[in-house]
Amino acid sequence: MPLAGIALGSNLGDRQSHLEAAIARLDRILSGLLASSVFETEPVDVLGAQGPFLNAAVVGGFEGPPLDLLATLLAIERERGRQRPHAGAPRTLDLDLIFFGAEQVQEPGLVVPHPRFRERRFVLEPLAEILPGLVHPALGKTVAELLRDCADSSSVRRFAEARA
Ligand code: PH2
Ligand code: MG
Ligand code: MG
Repeated sequence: MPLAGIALGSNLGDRQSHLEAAIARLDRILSGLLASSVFETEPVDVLGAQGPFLNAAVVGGFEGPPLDLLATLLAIERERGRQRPHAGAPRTLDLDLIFFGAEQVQEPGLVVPHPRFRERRFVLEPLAEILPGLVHPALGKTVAELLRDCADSSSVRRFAEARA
């Protein structure tokens, strides 16, 4: 069964509740779910002044096509009141599919592995906590190596420990 990696983010409303609810939902969809700690992070590449994000990452097995998983992620975002007034707006919950086994997907609504995750400390740091040895299917580098080489110096601090 392919291992799916998902990045979670929130900077609107009760950020921690949004992430916790999403992790509980994903635990029922993915097998053998591993969840990172929650990190508080500085906004990167957003429009205007925005509050800090909480970010986390989960990995788990998913049986089915990546577009089915994407549809479920978008449904969970909607359950948490996600609105999209414009690109880069503050959000209650953002669930991004970062990788899906070694698959490389180029569809209109989905590119996997996520094209910018190697540049984003707020994705790499949580992912490195749970799966440092995962090899990026296109770059041939592990998540730990991508984090070591990451030029993004934005702030990423542990906010809450991973739950058992
Ligand atoms: N998500 C973005 C853009 N910028 N910055 C942080 N710190 N965390 C995010 O989740 C994030 C971001 C686009 O989805
Ligand atoms: Mg995103
Ligand atoms: Mg998104």
